[in-house]
Amino acid sequence: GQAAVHAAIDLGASSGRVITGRLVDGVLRTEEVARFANTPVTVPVEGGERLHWDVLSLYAGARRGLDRAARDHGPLASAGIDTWAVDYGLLDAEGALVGNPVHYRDSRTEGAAERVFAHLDQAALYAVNGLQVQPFNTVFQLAAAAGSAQLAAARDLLLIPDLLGYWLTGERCAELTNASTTGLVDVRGRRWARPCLDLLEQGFGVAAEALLPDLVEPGHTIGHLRDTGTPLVAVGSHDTASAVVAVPARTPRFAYISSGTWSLVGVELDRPVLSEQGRAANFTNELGVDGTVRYLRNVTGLWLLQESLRTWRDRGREADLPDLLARAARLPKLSCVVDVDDPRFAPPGDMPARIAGFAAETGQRPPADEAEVVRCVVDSLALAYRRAVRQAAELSGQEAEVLHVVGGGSRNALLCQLTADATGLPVVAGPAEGTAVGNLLVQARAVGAISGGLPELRRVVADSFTTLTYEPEGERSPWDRAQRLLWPERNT
Ligand code: LFR
Repeated sequence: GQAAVHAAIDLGASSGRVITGRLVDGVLRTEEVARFANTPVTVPVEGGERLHWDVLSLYAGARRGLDRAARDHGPLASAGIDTWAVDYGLLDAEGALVGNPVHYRDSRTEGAAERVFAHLDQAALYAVNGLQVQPFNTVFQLAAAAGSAQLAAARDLLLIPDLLGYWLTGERCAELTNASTTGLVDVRGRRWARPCLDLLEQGFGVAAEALLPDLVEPGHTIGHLRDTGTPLVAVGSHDTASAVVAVPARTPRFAYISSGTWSLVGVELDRPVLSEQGRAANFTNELGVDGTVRYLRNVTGLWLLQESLRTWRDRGREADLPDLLARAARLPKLSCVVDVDDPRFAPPGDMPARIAGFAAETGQRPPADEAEVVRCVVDSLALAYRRAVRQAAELSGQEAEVLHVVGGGSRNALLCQLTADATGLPVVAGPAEGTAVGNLLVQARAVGAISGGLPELRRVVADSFTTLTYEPEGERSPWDRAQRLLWPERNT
């Protein structure tokens, strides 16, 4: 008979897509049925401006994609949603959206982390939530929003995938993998963390406990789509959680890079590592599917290229990424490197100018044209990956023998080769649609179309998608030198 059809709604920082999947003889066949832009919008507010997600257009795009999937393939056996983390929508007493969700790159969180640490010491917070400090963690966003009229009107807080799920089914919940990025989850107990809720209530007057819905683990059925009755399954609704499910590893000794707007670099563990060294290196313990922990570092990823391209195009210059990468590949390696995690690169804006500024401050010749900027970015990313992969092994005690790259960045051959060269590890690239694949497999398992744990799901990925392997080439010493230039005090 016909294999059941599952639909993944997968929203990234620059686009959303709906991808269907069918399991046929242990092979997952996927098809992209819809793709739509995700274009953040800046609007004025009192005393400044605010960067928002256009969440209604994302919902509309997802809806259209589901309709399209059902028209093309007949009734869907299940659906699941994953998106970026940390951001949320607020609902009022009638269940109506209060204001438009704020983008994590908005500047309202400036200084918020410091205000939170004045109430609960940074190390004490890490001991509970195991989370890296990023200015945009939900706990800091809520501290920044404290006292606002919108927060006062709010009765529920839903993370973006849970918000879309509510609109599709009428049911409210908080999926755990994504909830773990809020800073409000007890990383060992996998439940909302009392000290963090108290911190928001007592320090900032934010009624966090009343706002947060019940937690559910991936695999839970959230509800049924209002029109068709299709079950909506909680997947790893944090895109990175879904991406790591789709790592086609054949050995437990692997490291990964989930490579998109961000590059999430780390290892998978069965329990958190809450060491002081890990905290100091800003390593995070995010909760994964099947009780796992993603021990990783956020490295600023293809964002640098995306924003550079946007800058050039806004100025009317032609900027074709494949062409620029081909030119960059012919340039000498490591002639200019930047610390991609420098905070100056986080907000939207003129990346080539910021890169030039960083180069000048560190006594390097700034890139002279577009191809040189692209070369600088890919070299710098590979260098940051090298450092993060080594730190992950050192801090977790789990050495990797292979580095898997999943996500859109796995298509960037120059970056993959440089990553192999820099890390000294073979890089296995693919699948590029890792987040959607992980999303689909967790749904399929929840509705009984497949069984097994993560090794079995990963076997399906390995059997379903071709990957490319890049072997390390060249000397390691230029990478050592570049690393010492950027991070002289720390030599891992
Ligand atoms: C990747 C990601 C990262 C998270 C960042 C912000 O898309 O989800 O894991 O740190 O976006 O939410």
